[in-house]
Amino acid sequence: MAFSKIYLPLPLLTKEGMKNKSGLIANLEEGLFISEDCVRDIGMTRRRSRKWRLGSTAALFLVALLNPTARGADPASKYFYDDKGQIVREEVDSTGSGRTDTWITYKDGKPVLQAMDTGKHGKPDTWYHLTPDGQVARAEKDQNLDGKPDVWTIYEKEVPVKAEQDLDFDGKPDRYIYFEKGKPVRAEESVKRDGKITLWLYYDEAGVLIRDEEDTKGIGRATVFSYYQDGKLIRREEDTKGTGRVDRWSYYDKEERLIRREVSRSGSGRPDVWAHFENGKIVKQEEDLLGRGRPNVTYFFQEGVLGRREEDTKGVGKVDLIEWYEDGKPVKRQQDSRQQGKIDVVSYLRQGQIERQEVDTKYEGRYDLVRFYANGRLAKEEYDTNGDGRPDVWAYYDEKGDKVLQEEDTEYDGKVHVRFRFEGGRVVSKEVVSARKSDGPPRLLTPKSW
Ligand SMILES: [Ca+2]
Ligand SMILES: [Ca+2]
Ligand SMILES: [Ca+2]
Repeated sequence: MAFSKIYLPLPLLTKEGMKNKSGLIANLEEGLFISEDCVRDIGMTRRRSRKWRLGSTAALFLVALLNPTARGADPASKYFYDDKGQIVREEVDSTGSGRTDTWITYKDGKPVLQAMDTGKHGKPDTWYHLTPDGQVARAEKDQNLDGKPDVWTIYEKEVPVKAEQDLDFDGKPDRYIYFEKGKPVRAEESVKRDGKITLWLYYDEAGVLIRDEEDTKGIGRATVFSYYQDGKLIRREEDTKGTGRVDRWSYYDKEERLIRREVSRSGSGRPDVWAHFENGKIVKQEEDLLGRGRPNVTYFFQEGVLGRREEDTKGVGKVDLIEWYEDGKPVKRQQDSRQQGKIDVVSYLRQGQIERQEVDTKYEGRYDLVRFYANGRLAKEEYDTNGDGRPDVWAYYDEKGDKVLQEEDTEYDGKVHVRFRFEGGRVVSKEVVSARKSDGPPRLLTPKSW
C-alpha cells in the first residue's frame, strides 16, 4: 500500500497578501496569521487581503520528500489493519526523521482522510478529506494550533471553489472566499466578526485585489468604496453620512499616501472642498463658499499647520482678503475693501480678537487711520488728515460703539486744540484748548465705518 501523497495547498493568504490598512506588513508565521495578531485584529485594524497565492507550506514539504538525502533517510510508513485484514490506518514519517507527520485513515481499503503535521508540531494541523477516487473534496487547516480547524476549503476536481476562514478563532467563519478556475475572485468578510457581512472584496484574474466595498455604518449597504491598482489603494469614495450619495473622494499615490481629498459639504454630490497633500501632510485646501462650482477660498499650510487663508469674497477671481495664522488663530488680516487690487485695511489680532486696525481711507497706499480695540470693540481712532504722518484727530468710543469724544490738532503741531463731546451721535459741548482757528464744527471724518 503506497502512501497517498496529497499536497494540495490551501488557498491561504501569503505575507504579501496580508497588509493591514496602514500599509504595514502584518505579523505572520510561515505566511499565515499568528493568533495574537488575529485576536488583536478584531474591531481594531483590519487586514485587507490584497493578494492570494497558494500557500507554500505543502510545497516545501514536497521538496523535502523528494529530496530525502537531505535528511539522510527515506519516508517510512506503518500500516494498521482490522481483524479482517483490511487496512484502516497508515502512519507516515515522510522525511524519515523518526517522527510521524502524516496520518491516513482508510475506509473499504481506500484513504478517506489524510491528516498532516505541516509544521513539526507533533500533531496534525491540516486535514484533507478525500473522495473515493482519491481526490481532495475538502480541506481544513488549523492556523492557530488550538486543534480546531479555522480554514475550510471546498474543492471540485481538486480545484478550490470556496473557502471559509475563522479569523478570531471562535469556530465560526468570518471570511468567505469564492474562487473561479482555482483563483479567488470575490470575498466577503464580517469585519466585526459578528457574522454580519460588511466587507466585499473583488479580485482580478491574477487574484489581486481591485476593489472593495465596506458597510462601515452597519446600515446594510456599502458606504466606503476603495479602488486598487497593482493591489495598492489608489482611490476611495465614501458616503460619510450614509445618505446613499458619495460625499468624499480620496486619491492616493503609489505608496498609498493621500494626495488629494475632495468633499461635498453641501451634499450635492459635487465637491466643494479640495484638499491637497504632500508626504501625507496637508499643504493646501480650497473651498467653494459661494456655491459656484469653483473655489474662492484657499488655505495654505506649512508642515501641516495653517499659515494663511486667502479669499475672493465676491467670487470675481481676485483675492481681496488675506488672513495670516499662528497657532491656528488669525493674527493679521489684510483686506482690499474696494476690490481694486490694493490692500487698504490691515487688522492685527490676538487670540482671534482684533486689537488694532490700519486703514488707507483714501486708497492711495498710505495708512492714515489707526483704530484701537478693547475686548474686540472699537475704543479709539487716530486720523492723520493732512498726510504728514502724524495723527491730528482722535476719536473715542464708548462700550456701545458711540463716539463720546473727538479731539483735534487744528494746528498740526502734535497738540490737542479743540475737544468735542458727543451724546447720542450729537455734539453736546465744545472746548477750545488753545487755537487760532477754532470756530468750526468737528472735522468730518472718512470713512464713517468699515
Ligand atoms: Ca484553530
Ligand atoms: Ca469567527
Ligand atoms: Ca497729521
